[in-house]
Amino acid sequence: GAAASSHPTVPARTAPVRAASGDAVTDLREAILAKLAYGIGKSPATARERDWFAATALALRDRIVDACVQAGEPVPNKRVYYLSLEFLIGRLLSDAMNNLGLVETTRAALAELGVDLGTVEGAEPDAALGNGGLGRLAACFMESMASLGLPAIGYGIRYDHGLFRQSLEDGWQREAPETWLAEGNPWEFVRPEATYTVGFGGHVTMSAVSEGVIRRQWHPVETVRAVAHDVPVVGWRGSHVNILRLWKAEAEAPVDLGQFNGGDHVGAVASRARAEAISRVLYPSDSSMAGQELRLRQEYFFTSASLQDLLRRHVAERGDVRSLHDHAAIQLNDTHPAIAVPELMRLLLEDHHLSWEDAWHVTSNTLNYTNHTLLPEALETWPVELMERLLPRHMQIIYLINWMHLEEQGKQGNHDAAHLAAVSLIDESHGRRVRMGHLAFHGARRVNGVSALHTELMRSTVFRDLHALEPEKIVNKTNGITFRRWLHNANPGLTRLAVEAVGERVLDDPEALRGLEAFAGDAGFVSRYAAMRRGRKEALAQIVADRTGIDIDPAALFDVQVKRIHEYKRQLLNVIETVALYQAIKAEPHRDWTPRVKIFGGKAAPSYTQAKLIIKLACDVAKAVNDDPEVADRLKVVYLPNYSVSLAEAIIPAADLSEQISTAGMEASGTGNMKFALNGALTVGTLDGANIEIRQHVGPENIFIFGLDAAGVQARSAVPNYARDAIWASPRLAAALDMIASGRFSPEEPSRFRPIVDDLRHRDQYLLTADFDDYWRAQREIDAAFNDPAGWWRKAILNTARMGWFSSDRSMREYAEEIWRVKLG
Ligand code: B1H
Repeated sequence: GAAASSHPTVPARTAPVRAASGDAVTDLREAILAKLAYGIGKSPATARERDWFAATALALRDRIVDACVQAGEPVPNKRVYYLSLEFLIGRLLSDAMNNLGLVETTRAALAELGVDLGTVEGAEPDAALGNGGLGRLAACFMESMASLGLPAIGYGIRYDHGLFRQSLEDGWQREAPETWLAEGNPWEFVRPEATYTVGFGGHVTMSAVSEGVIRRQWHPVETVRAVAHDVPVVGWRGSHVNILRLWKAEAEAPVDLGQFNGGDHVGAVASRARAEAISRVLYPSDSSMAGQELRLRQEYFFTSASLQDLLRRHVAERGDVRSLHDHAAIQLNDTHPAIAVPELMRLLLEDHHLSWEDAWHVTSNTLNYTNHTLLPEALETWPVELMERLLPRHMQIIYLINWMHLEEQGKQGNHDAAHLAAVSLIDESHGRRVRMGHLAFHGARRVNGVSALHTELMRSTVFRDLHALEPEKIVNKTNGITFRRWLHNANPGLTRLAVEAVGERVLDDPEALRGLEAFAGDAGFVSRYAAMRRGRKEALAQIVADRTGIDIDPAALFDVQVKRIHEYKRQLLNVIETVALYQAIKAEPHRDWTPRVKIFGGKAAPSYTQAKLIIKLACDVAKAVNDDPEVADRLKVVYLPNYSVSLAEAIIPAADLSEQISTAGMEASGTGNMKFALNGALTVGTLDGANIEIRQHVGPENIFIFGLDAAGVQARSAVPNYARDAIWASPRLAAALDMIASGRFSPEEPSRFRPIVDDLRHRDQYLLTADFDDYWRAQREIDAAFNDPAGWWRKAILNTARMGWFSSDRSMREYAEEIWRVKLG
């Protein structure tokens, strides 16, 4: 590291230093000052926190570029293209510093300028270009691909406004626009030379090019420009840099001067607004389909720009599009970019003049599709009528693909109408709609689920008939998380303990965490571990006090459920258990209750009324419980507003208990579950998604499992009046529901929560009543376990020790080998 300063323009940074060397600190300090002066136009005297952040980011961005140039990589044999409508990347400063090995150097450089690194980090807005797990997964995958040296480009949309900012007004969710770009983005490079035209609407013409050969040509009525904005993604130890290319929508002409001069001033500006609306805002729905035309425009816009870009790169490097599948693997993150199937066909047919057979060969060997949900309300379908109007050429191509697909069934002797209807790309049952999942499945070489259970359910439910036709197509790739962010950056204290115990290699090899097993019973280690955890719980208690005014005791069990609010995730089960616990404490105030803090966080989709009412219930219960002196130090309830990636980084290392309590079969994987277990929180969970694999890895004695499994859920759902019977059989549940229904938590509006209680009594689609008693049992077992600190810490340390497999490096290696067929160095 000391050699770095002797070549200030090309610093040697392949093996980053952990401690700060004096020369490196001086170099970086001067670089930050230069950025502050010449990049931002400020002096240290006038610089605000935000200016220091921008200067620091710009200085580090230079180092990333150096790492890129220094690596001087030749044209790779094969690239991965990850297409995703969401990248929930969060803050990038700590990521960049950590991966460049410059955390301590930056801290020292800023300290010499009288500036605190933590404050500067806090001034960075979260890039919240995603809703939840799906978007965060894309961000973890980008980081892991860079760390593995896997040549990859992520493609998405540069939304002006990411996920809305949530506030709680008397417990009701309020949404405000998020403005992460208000002061610019120091990480990005604008690439106007990478601009593509994307069309919409219009008509298709046919012309005879030669005997029997007809060429169809699309003539869009409307065109929009997609302008590339690149964010560099630097891998661990600065060894490799990939890019995340985000498209911004711009009008072809700022104002239509013809229109303007003709006197139509409003119309001249309106077409610009219509074009730019495409990259204006992220759709805030998670696990449900929005269905508006603007959403389809977003999907096509970014998919088309990305495919044009990668085809241009391929032709420049290789000359012939026919070899695309040998040198490119395209991953579709859910069906949001599924229009890639007809779009790639169209580009190959119309721009590159391939035959249909050749175009289909290239397309179906280049594309792959990841499914993230089986929930019916989330499965994308688009009305044929809308597709014909917005993308007429694509609709024709889809019809032709489908015709050949169904024709093939006939050739194989499958003439059964029900079978053909099940495998058709068009759903004719409620209006004619294009099934985007079927389209992506059919156009892909490999289709993957995101946990073992989810993949099994794909084969047996939504894709059963398509799976039977191509039994090799569906593969499992269990999700993962990047340990650089979710261990090193979020939890430097635990990382330090792990390095002390098992050595520096844990930083490079997540499986090396297993070495911690030997320390799980070591009194010295456990006491340092407990002290570290205490520190994190105190820090979270401070955040809770600052943001909610509620005082919580760091010695209590921190019981955390943070994630999007959705009925299938069953935050309501947790709230009802809280009410039942409240009643139990009040009935026996002198028992030795294990002190607990219930911490909730998460956003509801703005149009999801029931989810917003669940937030209100959690807040109303919190108010009643926190104001009741009789339970004072035994139970507290907190709803932390505006849950985000950066808040997760503060919450997860402070959690004792991780709530992963979805109805079995409904949470495709979950990834928060992995972050908590890695950081030593014990899980209370159902046999759903990746919880099942977490149990296999940490051992059944180190996780609290309850409730029906997926088969049990299927069976119980078929029983008439199951909810009524379950409530009848559980006095504790009945009493909690009665208390909520009575208006005890909403005295000013006693009927406020009737919709919630009525739904549970009569429908209970998510089988909350069926699982309640077993959930209660598990929670009391947890109370007892927490009262034995040595036993609890042992379990916690064993969780961390055994979570190595859940690194997204492992996920990416599996994709590389079995889906993309890319060799890793
Ligand atoms: C997941 C979504 C999702 N599954 C529709 N599906 C969206 C669906 O804007 N939309 O229309 C947005 C998101 N998100 C999540 O993916 C799963 O629920 C999690 O279980 C899983 O861990 C995550 C990553 O695979």
